[in-house]
Amino acid sequence: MSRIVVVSNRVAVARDTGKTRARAGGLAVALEAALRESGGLWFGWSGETTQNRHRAPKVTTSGQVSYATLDLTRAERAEYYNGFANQTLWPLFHYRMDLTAYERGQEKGYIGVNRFFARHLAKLLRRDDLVWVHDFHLLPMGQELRRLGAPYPIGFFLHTPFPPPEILLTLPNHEAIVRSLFAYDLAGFQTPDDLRSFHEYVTREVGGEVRRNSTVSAFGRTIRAQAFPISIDTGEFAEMAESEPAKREYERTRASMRGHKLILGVDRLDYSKGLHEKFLAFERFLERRAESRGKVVLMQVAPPSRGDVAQYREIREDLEQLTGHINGRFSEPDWVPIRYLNRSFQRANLAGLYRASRVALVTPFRDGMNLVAKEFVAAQLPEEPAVLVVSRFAGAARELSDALVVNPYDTDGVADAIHRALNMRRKERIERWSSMMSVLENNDLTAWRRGYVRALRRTARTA
Ligand code: ADQ
Repeated sequence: MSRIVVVSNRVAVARDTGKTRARAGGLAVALEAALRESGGLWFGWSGETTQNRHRAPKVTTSGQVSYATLDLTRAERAEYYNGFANQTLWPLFHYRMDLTAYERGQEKGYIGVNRFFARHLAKLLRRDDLVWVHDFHLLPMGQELRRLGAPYPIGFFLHTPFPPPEILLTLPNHEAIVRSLFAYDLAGFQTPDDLRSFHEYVTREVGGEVRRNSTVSAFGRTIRAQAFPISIDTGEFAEMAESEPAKREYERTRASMRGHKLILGVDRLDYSKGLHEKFLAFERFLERRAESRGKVVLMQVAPPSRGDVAQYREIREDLEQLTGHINGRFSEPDWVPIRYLNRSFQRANLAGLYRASRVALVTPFRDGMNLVAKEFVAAQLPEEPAVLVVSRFAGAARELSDALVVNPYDTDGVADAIHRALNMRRKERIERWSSMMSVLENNDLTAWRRGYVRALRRTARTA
């Protein structure tokens, strides 16, 4: 059976422990479990910078999995990571044209880093490997590998949304971005909506053709394109909620609440997550439901990310101010409405927090999937589950349609949903939770990975 080679911007190397692991984002968490099961190679950026322009990958091995990482120069990090990936593609793919900056030089740097990675990766590949490239940092990777003569099946999975053509067209090099997807054998998206946006671009903008058997033709190539909604290790997460660290976190949090109901938010500090508007909705709820004052607490866990990018520093300041404003306005000597934590947690502790809450507020403006929503459901106590309030613009809302699905732009609507969630009877909570849980049991991380890899292998056979 062929080896799987995962290529992603960051590599969560097995020897990482403690804080490094706790900080791992959704992508790392998902891939780590996938590779542990099948064995293979994980290749990407080390996260480090160096002055040395002559670099070779650092390779470590743990069990059946090897990890190969490369350092970047400061200029490469600035252009590729902080530049084109995080200031152009990330905001654009999250429908934020207002925040999208485009610099031709950064785009060149982005392609240069992809080329540099491809050159080193190609030397580590074996003939029967299956290569699986992840996310918006590495869109041109397939093309670069092909240029070096790569014969293997290469798949790509996009963890973010794929925007509709009207938005993508604002990018000067939009065609090059879409063309780069055609170097792969399989292009995977999070949801059918993202896939539809891709189809629309291909048919409307470049005269391509979409067929019923999931293939798409354009630029003289035919590839498969499908939606593969990413998931979590549902069983493992449910077990983790029963672990000792989870129980301790649960007890500590419950004791600190002194009978108040906990509304929980857990999001990377990112403008796509709609945090400012979430806080405004909570403020509106407190304004309109005076009887709830002194009885509920919003705990928002928001570890900072991408601190080198100005917009991320601004959102941090903005939220600190807004928290101060709301707390200043409503606090009593014995009650503070918002607890705002700029830190990350170990996953088991997070599971304890999920279980200690009565409501989760997951209200991004756009999110490829949102694994927090899924983890929250998986961590619940079956006989006393909490209520998930989720934005209709998170990919997860499609599968978790038994949550209270809200429009994050509608402050009053979210405030109403908070009220409804806090007052929902146990019977309804259990019904909604059971149906969401069975969705997550059917489509867990293993099902996602197998579905993707099976589709990629199939392209190898039909090529
Ligand atoms: P993210 O934008 O990082 O992921 P998300 O899917 O919610 O968003 O994943 C976050 C992960 O980080 C979760 O597993 C969560 O447990 C963890 N996490 C969050 N806060 C934490 C904290 N304080 N401490 C420790 N861990 C924390 C991107 C896309 C998403 C997509 C995923 C996977 O933006 O849309 O769902 O990749 O494809």
